[in-house]
Formats: sequence, C-alpha cells, structure tokens
Amino acid sequence: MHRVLITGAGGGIGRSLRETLRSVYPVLRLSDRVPIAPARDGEEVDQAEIADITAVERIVAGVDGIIHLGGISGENSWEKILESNIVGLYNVFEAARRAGVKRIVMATSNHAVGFYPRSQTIDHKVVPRPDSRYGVSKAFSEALASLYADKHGMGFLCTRIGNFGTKPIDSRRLSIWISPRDYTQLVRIGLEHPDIHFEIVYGVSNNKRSWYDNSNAYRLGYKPQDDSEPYAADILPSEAGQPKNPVAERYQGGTFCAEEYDAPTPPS
Ligand code: 15L
Repeated sequence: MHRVLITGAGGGIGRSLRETLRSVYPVLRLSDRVPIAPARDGEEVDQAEIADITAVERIVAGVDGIIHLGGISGENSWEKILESNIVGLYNVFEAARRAGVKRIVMATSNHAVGFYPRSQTIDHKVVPRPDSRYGVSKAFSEALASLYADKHGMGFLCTRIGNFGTKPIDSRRLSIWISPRDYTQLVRIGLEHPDIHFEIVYGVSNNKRSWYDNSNAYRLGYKPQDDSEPYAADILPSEAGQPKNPVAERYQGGTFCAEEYDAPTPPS
C-alpha cells in the first residue's frame, strides 16, 4: 500500500486514523465534504462530495487502498441517506473498480444488525436486522461489497463498528466499544492482509460484555488490546435510577430501535 485514501477524513474516526496511520503508509489522501486541516508531509487533502461521481473519480485516482468512512453516520431522512450512503457509496465502489483499486475497508455499523436482542450473541454470518434507515444503508454497503468482491475480484473488509472513542460513554457502549488503537489494528488488517475477498468483522475491542462472536476478526489476526470493563464501575452507578426505554434496552441497536417504533408487539 503506497497511497491510501480516507473518505470522511474530517469525522471523529477519520481524524483519529489520520494520526494513527501517519507514516504507516507513504501517502495518506484525506477527503471529506467539508474543509479539513491542511495537508502535512505525506498527506494529500482533497475536498469532495461523494454523491458527485466526477469528484469521486478524482479522489480515487492513483490510490492502492481505500478506508471508506464517508457518508452519514446516524439516522436521517431517507433523502439524505439515499444521497450519501447509497448513491455516494456506489460512486466510491464503482470509481474504485474503474481505477483498479483492489482493497477497501468499509465502515459499516452495529446498526445493520441492531434488531438482534441483547440476549443473543451474534457472529458475522447472521442475516441483517437493521434498526433504522441508516442501518439499512449499512446492510446495503455490505451487499454491494459482496457483489464487487465476487464480480470484480476486489477485496473488502466490512467493519461493523460498535462505538468508536477513547472510552465507552454508557452501559450499552460497554458491549460495543472500540478504542482508536484497536480500530487502527483492524483497518491495517483490512488493507494489508494478503487474503481478503469479502469479510465481515465486528469493529469492537475485547469487551467482556460483548454481544458479538468476533471469531472472524480473530481468524484474520485481530488481537484487540482494550476491554471496556474497567469503565463499568463508573458508568453503571451513574445510570442507576435513570428512566430507560424498554425497546432500546431490549435490542442491541438501543435508541436506534426505539426511534419511530410503533410495532404492536416487539420482534423476538
Ligand atoms: C453508529 O453506527 C454511529 O455512527 C455512531 O455515531 C454511534 O451512534 C454508534 O453507531 C453507536 O451505536 O453507538
């Protein structure tokens, strides 16, 4: 990998990877729809809207691998999800195919499978159970990656990210947290592993309270360094007595499941 493109480089994960991957690859090309900090040594900055295929063709030209973080990172109107997470995603994969890019690491999300109950441990083979229009767009991204892997021989690591941050922020995130260093390790596996066709892994640290069987990531060599458990002693008492939504509490996707929820009986 000589030149690696990060889309969505201005977001929280993008800004973190910009630092942790600095000097790992000779050139990092950083792109976002909004202005970001100017390029330093070993960096290229190119502002682009991923819904614009001409702009996407420009940012993928000459890159060896892509970390695709661009798009909307939470629930939104169908029109906005369609523009950024469906059309924008398609543009990135299609422009990459035409440019001969062979490897893409994708930020998919726990919300592609958010309607699995917290009582169930799920692996990378479960069928999608999206909890939102956003979650549907992430399931779409996994399906499109599968198509481009099988039909065009491109390699995809789909990282179903839980919640990225320097520490978990609430009890739900104790089960789905991923630290910056663990996510960096997973991204590097996605770009550098010699044998990746189409893989789904969970983007989570080694959390004691995990809802995921992440054996597929471990098979690829992932050795997470962090566990949310030391934070539980602070987080759990701080939530005691707080009102909780029963739908949000029952399912892995939390409040994403509860928003707009009006089914007469909860899904099993
Ligand atoms: C996500 O997919 C979002 O991008 C992030 O903002 C959080 O909401 C996270 O999931 C989560 O479930 O905590």
